[in-house]
Amino acid sequence: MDRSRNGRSAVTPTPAGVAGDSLAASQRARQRAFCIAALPEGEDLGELGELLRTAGVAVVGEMVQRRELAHPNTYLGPGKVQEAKAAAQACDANVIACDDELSARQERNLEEALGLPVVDRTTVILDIFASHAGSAEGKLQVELAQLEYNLARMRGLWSHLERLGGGIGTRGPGETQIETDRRLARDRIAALRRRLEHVKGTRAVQRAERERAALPTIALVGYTNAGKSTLLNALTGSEVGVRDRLFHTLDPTTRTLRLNGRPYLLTDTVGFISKLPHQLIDAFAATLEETRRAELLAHVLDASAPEAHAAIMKSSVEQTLEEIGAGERPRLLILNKIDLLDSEAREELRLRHPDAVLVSGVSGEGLQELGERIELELLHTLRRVELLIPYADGGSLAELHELAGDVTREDTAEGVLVRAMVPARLAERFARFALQTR
Ligand SMILES: Nc1nc2c(ncn2[C@@H]2O[C@H](COP(=O)(O)OP(=O)(O)OP(=O)(O)O)[C@@H](O)[C@H]2O)c(=O)[nH]1
Ligand SMILES: [Mg+2]
Repeated sequence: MDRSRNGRSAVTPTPAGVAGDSLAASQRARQRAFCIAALPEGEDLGELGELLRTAGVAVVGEMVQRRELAHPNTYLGPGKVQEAKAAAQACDANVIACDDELSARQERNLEEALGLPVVDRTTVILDIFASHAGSAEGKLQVELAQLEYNLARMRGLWSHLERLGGGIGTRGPGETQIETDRRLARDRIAALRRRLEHVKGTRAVQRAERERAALPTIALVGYTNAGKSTLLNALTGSEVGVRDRLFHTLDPTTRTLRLNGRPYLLTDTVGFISKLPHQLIDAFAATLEETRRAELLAHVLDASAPEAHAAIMKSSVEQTLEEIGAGERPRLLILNKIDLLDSEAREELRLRHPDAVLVSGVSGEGLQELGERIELELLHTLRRVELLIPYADGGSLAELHELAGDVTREDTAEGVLVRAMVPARLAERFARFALQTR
């Protein structure tokens, strides 16, 4: 059994079995999930499949019951549970994956009725976060979220693990949790919180450094896999990791973006998803702080997604932004991946979202316009200054060039007369050179 804490699971990491892949491949995968969902008319199960694929689990079958509300005891109605049992057996599934967060009671009842371990959407997402977390802070945050989730549900994680035989739902809380009781779990949670406080201190220092630079900041936000990291790379010439999988980026990365020679800070953040477990929102509060502080939120949307799905993605992002207290920040909508659309589809998008910018992070289309829009949206953070800098003070002049990009200068007897637009928060730094208004 693979119980390595944050290592990848031993499951064959192929997208096997996800819609249309070969049966042979899905049989090779150690974990074969049968997906169940209680969904209102019109919604589909596509995303749970994507999540499982990202977690390295094959999907061998699915069953959707059309209902507005899940059954309080068994999630699906009792008759449907029996049907699901037969169907899961028929396709030789060894785990049941559920599209919603289950209550402890629903989970227990379902496991009993189906005779298979049951993982819910939250567990799958936490599991993906656990395997993608790279930084010390990210790992602590995910472990904390997993422990709290399991503790709140009084889940006997260990018995769960025995039956599951490694793989999904096994990473995170780690060895200690397996033979421990709830008191020990609480101690561990307290210790994790203390360590996180410490790590956050370091982040605060880094942030203070950036704030001294006082450059206007743009945060790229959006649904996971929308292309945020791709855009960061395309705009800043960086090489941040890009993958066609969910939640590839967990740690925020900030790079300098130059537009007309003027520097801005561009931050790539963790992607959102619909029904994002609130434990994760809490755990990632510090990370999301970057989003709350940005002068502009660049909301990246995958414009190549089917309209219904795009609408769900867009509203989940907006809802999450509200939840983290960033709902009021100025927004710029970016419709990405337009290289995948024909001209008719683009025209339709333009009509539907007249304020949005259409771009492709891959082909580079629209990036010029995006840069111009960002400049325009952030114009209000700049202030016009007129300064007289003595010839002896070459340092200040150089700094001004660096920060303001476009600077007009005129040599006079007393020094250099400079006119520039600088970030408002920096204007004080040059106040001593300000020309008296006559
Ligand atoms: N065709 C096309 N593919 C794109 C474009 N932008 C990104 N992609 C692809 O979409 C996938 C996801 O891109 P990322 O940049 O990793 O997306 P992300 O929003 O950072 O995702 P997370 O970090 O997981 O939240 C990758 O396979 C990219 O190559 C685009 O403009 N056109
Ligand atoms: Mg990313």
